[in-house]
Amino acid sequence: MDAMINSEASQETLYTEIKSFFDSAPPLRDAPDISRKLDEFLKWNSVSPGSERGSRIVCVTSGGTTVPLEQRCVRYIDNFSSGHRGAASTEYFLKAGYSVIFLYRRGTCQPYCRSLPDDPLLECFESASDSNIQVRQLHSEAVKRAISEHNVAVAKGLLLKLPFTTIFEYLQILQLIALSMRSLGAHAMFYLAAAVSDFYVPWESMAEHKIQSGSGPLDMRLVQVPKMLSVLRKEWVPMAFCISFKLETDSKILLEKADMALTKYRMHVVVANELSTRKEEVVVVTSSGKFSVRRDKTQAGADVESPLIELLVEKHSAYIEDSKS
Ligand code: 9Z3
Repeated sequence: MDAMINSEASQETLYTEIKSFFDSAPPLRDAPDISRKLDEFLKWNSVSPGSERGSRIVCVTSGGTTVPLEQRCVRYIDNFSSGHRGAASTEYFLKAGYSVIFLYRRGTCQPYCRSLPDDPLLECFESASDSNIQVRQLHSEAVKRAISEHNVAVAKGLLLKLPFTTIFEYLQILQLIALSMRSLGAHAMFYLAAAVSDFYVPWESMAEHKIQSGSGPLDMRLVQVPKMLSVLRKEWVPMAFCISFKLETDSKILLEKADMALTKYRMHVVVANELSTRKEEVVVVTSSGKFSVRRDKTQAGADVESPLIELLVEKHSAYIEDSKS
C-alpha cells in the first residue's frame, strides 16, 4: 500500500515537473507550420494496406539537444551525437517500407548524405566553364545516389524532416509528433536515438543577455529535465512501439542501465551502445532477452544499422500481431 502511494506521488511529481517544463519553455515559433506539415504527412501516409505508401510510420530522433545558458543565446551546453545513427537508420526504415518523420538536430548528418565529404558543396563540385558547374568524377556516384534516393523519398511523401536545436524545441516537437501519431495505434514506432540533455536552465531563471566574464567563477543551477519517456509511453502514444537508446562510456554498467530503462520507462526495446564501439556493435535489450547485433565486417561499408533495423522491424511486426488479439 505504502509503495503504491509512493509511486503515485512520484508520478504526480513527474507530471508537475513536465507541466512546469512546457509552461516555462519559450513558445515554439513555427508550431502552426510543424502541425500543418505533420497533418499533411500523416493524412498522406494513412492509407489502405498494399499501397506503395507505408501504413507503418516511425519517428526517428537524431543528433544532440542543446541547453542554452542565455535567452539571447551566445553560450550553450551540447550533447554529443553526430546524427549518423539516426540518418543511417532512416534510410533502412525507408527501405523496409516505413514512412519516416526524421526529427533531427540542425547541422547533423542527413539521410543519404553519409558518404558525401564534410564540405560537399566545395568538395563535390567544380566549375566546368564560366557558367557551368559539374560534379567531380570522384564523388559523382555518391552525389547521384544522395540526390535520387533522397528526392524520391521526399517526392513520394515518405520522409518528413523536422529540425530542432534546443532541448525546448526538441521536446515540444516530439510531443506534437507523438500526439498526432496516437491514432496509428500499434503501427506507430518511436526510435529515439537523439542524445537528450539531462539538465537544463529553466527559461525564467536564465540570464537574458550574454553572461559577463570578469566577475569570478560562474555559478549556475541546472534543473533535471523531466523524463519524458514515461509520459510518451503512458500518455502521448500508449499503443506505439517504443525504442530508446542507452549510451554509456563504461561498458561494465551499460547493460544494467539498459535493463533499468526498459523497466522504468516501459520501453519495448532499449538499444544499448558504448560510445567507442557504437558503430560496430549494439545490444538489443527486451523483456524476452538480449540480442547482440554486429556490423558485417566482411562487407565493405556495411553498417550496424542494417541488421539492427531488420531485427526491430521483426519485433514491431510481432507487436502489431499481438496487439490484434
Ligand atoms: C544513442 O545512444 C545513439 O546511438 C548515439 C549515436 C548518440 C550514441 P551518432 O549520432 O551516435 O551516430 O554519433 N542515443 C541516445 C543517447 C541518450 O541520450 N540516451 C539517454 C541515456 O543514455 C536516454 S534517452 O540516458
